[in-house]
Amino acid sequence: MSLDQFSIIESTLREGEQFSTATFTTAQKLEIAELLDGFGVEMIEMTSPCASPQSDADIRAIVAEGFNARILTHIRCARDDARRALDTGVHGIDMVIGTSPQLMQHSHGKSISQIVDLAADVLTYIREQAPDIILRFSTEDTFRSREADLLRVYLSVADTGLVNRLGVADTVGVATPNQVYAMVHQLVRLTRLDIEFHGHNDSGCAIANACAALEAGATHIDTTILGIGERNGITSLGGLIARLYTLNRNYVSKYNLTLLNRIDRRIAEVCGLDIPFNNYITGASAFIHKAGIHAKAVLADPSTYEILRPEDFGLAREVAIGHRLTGWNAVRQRAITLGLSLDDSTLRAITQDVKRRADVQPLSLPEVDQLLRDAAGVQL
Ligand code: HCA
Ligand code: CU
Repeated sequence: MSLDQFSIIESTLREGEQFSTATFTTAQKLEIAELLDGFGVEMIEMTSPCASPQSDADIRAIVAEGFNARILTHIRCARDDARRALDTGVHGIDMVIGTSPQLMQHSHGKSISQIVDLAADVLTYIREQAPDIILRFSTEDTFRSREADLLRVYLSVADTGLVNRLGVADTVGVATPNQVYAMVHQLVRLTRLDIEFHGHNDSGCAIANACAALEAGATHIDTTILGIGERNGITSLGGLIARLYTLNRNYVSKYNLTLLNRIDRRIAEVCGLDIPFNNYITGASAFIHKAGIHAKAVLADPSTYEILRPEDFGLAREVAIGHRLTGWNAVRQRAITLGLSLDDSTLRAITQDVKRRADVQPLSLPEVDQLLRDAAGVQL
């Protein structure tokens, strides 16, 4: 298991830039990289220098910052792309080429033999130029590729002894956790190289698939902030953290978890999005408890209905009170918070009053507070 020592390859500045509303300025890239570095991600992946002149300049600007995180760029399997990537001074190069029948036919038109030869050629070229650079080779659309083709490509690349990591990419979000587990497990067993997983979320499995990859021995997981990326994106940084935290808090204690909220908010702002209400950890309702039965138990011991402790993320839980599902424990707790001393029968009567009123329309917290103060004879 590599859950104890996995690394995050944070790709908001590469995959994330492929999201429909993401166009980062240089200043925004610097700000995002700084936040991610502060959070503690091990690697930051950036758009290829071949994408545009600004993309090239931005890689250089981020490398010059001297962050703890290693800076990677992402290129096609081509000598010219490699030359331009090397020229930026990045710490690592992530190279990718499609191996599924769909991509072989419509993306680059090469056969498996040609892919094997080309990969060896470009990887050799990179190693000659930069013996110490972190080098990764990945097959695009791994899970729609033929298994025999994949193994031929991966094993020939592994045999060159030139790469640090192999990448597995669920480019179209089609894989299930079992399939990811089997693929990663096989590559770990056959190559003994580090394995990276990159998973899209088209069918809602991106986080589960990343977790399955780690359970199978993967060492690196690609994420983006809020999961942004091509179409509906990939494994989200916060989602991966939530998933691993709930397995064992120690798996993610190396990260500065209290920064997550700021990071999610900033990306939402930059991309003109709202944070989804059901977002992991930072969604508006992630720590709101409503039904009376839940409120009672959470007030007694938060672990009854919380697997994530909001305070570990610099956030606070909330118990909603002014609705028809409310219970008197929540009402009593609110009275205590307000410093009001009310006996139990009064509190129960107020609870019934709240329910009656909320049947017509939910009450705001100030309205609940007013009922409590009136009952206690307190004037503001
Ligand atoms: C894409 C490429 C990629 C690459 C992943 C990787 C994918 O289609 O835009 O390099 O591991 O999803 O296959 O993002
Ligand atoms: Cu992708």
